[in-house]
Amino acid sequence: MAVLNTTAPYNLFGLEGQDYKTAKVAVLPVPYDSTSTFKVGSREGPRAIIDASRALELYSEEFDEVIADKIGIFTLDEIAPDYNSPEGMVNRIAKEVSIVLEDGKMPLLLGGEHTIAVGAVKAIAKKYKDFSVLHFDAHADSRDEFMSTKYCHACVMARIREMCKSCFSVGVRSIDKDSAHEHEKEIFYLKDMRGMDGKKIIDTILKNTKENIYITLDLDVLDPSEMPSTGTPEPDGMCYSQLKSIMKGVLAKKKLIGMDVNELNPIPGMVAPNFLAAKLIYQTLGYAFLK
Ligand SMILES: [Mn+2]
Repeated sequence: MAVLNTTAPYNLFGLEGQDYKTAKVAVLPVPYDSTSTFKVGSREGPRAIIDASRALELYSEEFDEVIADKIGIFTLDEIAPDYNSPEGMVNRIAKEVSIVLEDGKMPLLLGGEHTIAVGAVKAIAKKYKDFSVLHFDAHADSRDEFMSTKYCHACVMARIREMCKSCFSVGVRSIDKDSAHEHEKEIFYLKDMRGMDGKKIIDTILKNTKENIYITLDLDVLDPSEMPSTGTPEPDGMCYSQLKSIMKGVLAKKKLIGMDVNELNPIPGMVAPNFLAAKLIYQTLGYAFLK
């Protein structure tokens, strides 16, 4: 009889017998939150996601499969924070992600603050000539500089656009005026999504992205009622089931070449958001690899 095992090994989804050689996905936990401006704590995010993931049921009734068994997922050691400079941290992440890519694995980063995505895309841009960055976020993160650094959670998309010409931000409901005017065509506001059915939303994303996509997912794209555990929560967000449907629709047509899930800032005693993050990652991997 299958027993839910809460003393599972300490890795993403608590998998027995992880094997790096055969794994398609390499997990990189990045406990980094040095440039967070409102509330620090997302350094605890990777561990909270891993803890919750070890108690998840790995059988998926949707696929009638144990998703993890079909993919091979290997959790690497945490990437230690560089406390000297945010740019140094970005470069450190890029180096680790490059190794994973050279080994033919899809990198999956667990944040940590959103800045980690800049390091990941830096490595992706070296390997892939043609790709899009699909960005889920309540915030546009498009300021050129913030708090005296260009490598900050508020500047993530400004840095990423320097490396990738095809970026599309989904679920945005907080943006500065200059960015709103400058990046009008690359922003899919939540207010505009509200009046559309699911198919129209997915078609819009498909139309604005290339075959290869890197997903950077700031969990604050979700409504704070379901996802209160973020550094800068923004009301009136997307719900879990909508985000899941979008992932399913988009990944049915596109190739996922890398992903980060960032900004989980766990609230002590409140575990539901951590489980949400773990389950969302698991289901997204299913949509990407079991089609
Ligand atoms: Mn955000």
